[in-house]
Parts: sequence; structure tokens; C-alpha cells
Amino acid sequence: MRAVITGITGQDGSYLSEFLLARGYEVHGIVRRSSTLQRPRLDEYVNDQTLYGKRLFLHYSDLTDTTSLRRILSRIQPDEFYHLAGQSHVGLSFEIPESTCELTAMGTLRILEILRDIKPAPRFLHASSREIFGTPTISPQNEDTPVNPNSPYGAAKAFANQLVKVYRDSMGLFACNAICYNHESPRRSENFVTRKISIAAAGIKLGIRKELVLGSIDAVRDWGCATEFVDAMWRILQQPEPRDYILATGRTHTVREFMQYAFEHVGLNWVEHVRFDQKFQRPIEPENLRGDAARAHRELGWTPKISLRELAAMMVDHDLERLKRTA
Ligand code: G4F
Repeated sequence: MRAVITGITGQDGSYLSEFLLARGYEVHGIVRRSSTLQRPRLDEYVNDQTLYGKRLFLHYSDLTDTTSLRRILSRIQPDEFYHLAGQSHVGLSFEIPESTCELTAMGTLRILEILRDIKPAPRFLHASSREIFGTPTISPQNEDTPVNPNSPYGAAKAFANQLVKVYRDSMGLFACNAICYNHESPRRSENFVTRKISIAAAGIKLGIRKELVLGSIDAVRDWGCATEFVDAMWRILQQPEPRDYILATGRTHTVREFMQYAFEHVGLNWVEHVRFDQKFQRPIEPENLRGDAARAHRELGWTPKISLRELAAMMVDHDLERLKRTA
């Protein structure tokens, strides 16, 4: 089996590559040209000469570069296509709405247009987001919950999410949305709140920093573990029929609780180290966020098992080790 992944250098892309390589797949990642060749989440695999250039390949392209995307896809002829790339920071999308929509919304449309011309087209998975629901009046949310985004990122994802349905229903593509609630790991980018907290807890424990500055700590999220989410993404493309699936734990926690778990893990009291700064406050903070993943449970046999406390401990341990190494 041959798979293409956009966003392969990100948290989900790197875990998904590992997952697919372990199952014997040939994996092709689309990477943007950048000034650095550092891809820390993939280094282990890129440096493995038994894999890189043999079952793992990286191709330069961009979600705005249709010609190269088309060329790469017609050459590779993948069986599966996992579309994980895009500007994914909700807060930042209020600052850079145009490029967020260009990559997240239009980037998805461009890929769908290319797939439409490929015969046979690969099975396509779009990593959609619970941000498409904005602040829903129904809780928990399922695949039929009305779409009503309240951030530029959510609006871009809603556009992409809907186009996936259009290309599935009108053009016969095997195209699916994984409507993902928050999912975290030691590979989470450092500007998302859980990772910001795990790095701070580890740094304060080691005495190399003093405080953590955050926005709203009363914000509530349904947080799961990224490794479990990529497993579900793969399962979605193994189904007999294409469908959309909510991926969520169904359990909610506040930022405050995550902080408590992370700091307690290293014997600290967060209250003594955390400060609020308005600049991390969002213009609007969604409420009622809880996913109902009953369809994924029923049809994919998928049940997330890792608790938020376990996840926090895993992330803090990783950052402790990393900071000790670099210190
Ligand atoms: O970690 P966050 O930035 O994640 P957010 O906004 O929920 O988005 C993530 O999950 C979505 C799916 O549910 C994805 F679509 C999206 O791509 C991304 O992966 O923020 C979580 C909460 C927010 O309520 C935010 O206001 O934490 C609050 N928060 C408080 N202080 C902060 C901070 N968030 C960040 N990033 N930085 C802070 O200092």
C-alpha cells in the first residue's frame, strides 16, 4: 500500500507515518521548502537508511502549487491520501485570516480537484476540526451537529469539510472527514496550550525558568491523545463506504485541570507559577465542546483509552528529558 501525507512533519503526520510504516506501507510526505532542513519529528526515520528513499519519501510542494501536487500524485499513484496540512492555530487565524483560508480551505479544494482527475483516485482523508461547530447549542456534538464556526480557522475548515462531502456525494470520491477534537502529545507544537504547560512545568521543575503566562485557564476542551487519533484516521479509510467521523474522547476538562495534572506530576503547585496575560485571550472562546464519537466506536471499533492525567504526565516526562539533554 502506498500513502501520501500532507503535513507529514507535524504532530499527526509524523505519528501517522510511523503507524503506516509499521504496517508495511510506502509513505510519501509532501513538505514545504523552508530555510531549514530540520524536521525534528521525522529525523529518526529520515536518518534510517533502511527506510528513507526506500519506503519513506519526501517531496517538495505546497498547498498553493497545484502543478507540482498534480505531478507528484500522478507519479506516485497512491492508494490513500491523508490531508493533514494547514495553518491550524485558532488564535493565530484571527491575525492571519487570509493565509489561513488560502491554505486550509483553498488548499483542500485544490487537492480535491486533482483527485477528481486521477483514475483510480486514492481514498482521501481530510483532518477536519471540531472548530467547524463554533459554540454549539447541542452537547455532545456528533456528525449531524449544525456547522456554525466562530473563528477564521473554523470557517476555513467548514468550507473544506463541506467540499469533502460535495466531492464524495457528487463526484464519487472515497473522501472522508475526521472531525477531530483537540489531540495532544509530546510532539505538539509549542504554541498550543498543553505543550506550553508541559514545557513550563518541566522547566520550572529543573529551575531553568520561573513562570508560565497564559490566557483563559477556565476554557474547556475535549482533549485526546494524538497517537490514538491517527489510528482512527487509518481505520476510516479501511471502511467499505466513505463517511465522516467525530474523533473525540467525550470527556471534558479545563486548562486549569490540565495544568494541575502537569504540575502535580513534578511535585509543583501551579498557583505559585502561573500568570494571566490578556494577549493570550481569544476574541471569542467557544463553549459546550464535547464530542460524541459513538459512530467511530461502533463502526471503526475505536475507543480512546489514554486519560488526560496520563497524557499530561507523558508530555511533562518528555520535556524533562529533553530539557535535561539540552541544558
Ligand atoms: O491549545 P489551543 O491553542 O487549541 P485550540 O484553540 O482548541 O485548537 C486546537 O484544537 C482544535 C480542535 O478542537 C483544532 F482544530 C486546532 O487546529 C487546534 O489543534 O487552545 C486551547 C485552549 C483555548 O481555549 C485557549 O484560549 O487553551 C486556551 N489558552 C489559554 N492560554 C491558550 C493559552 N491557548 C494557547 N494556544 N496559548 C495560551 O497561552
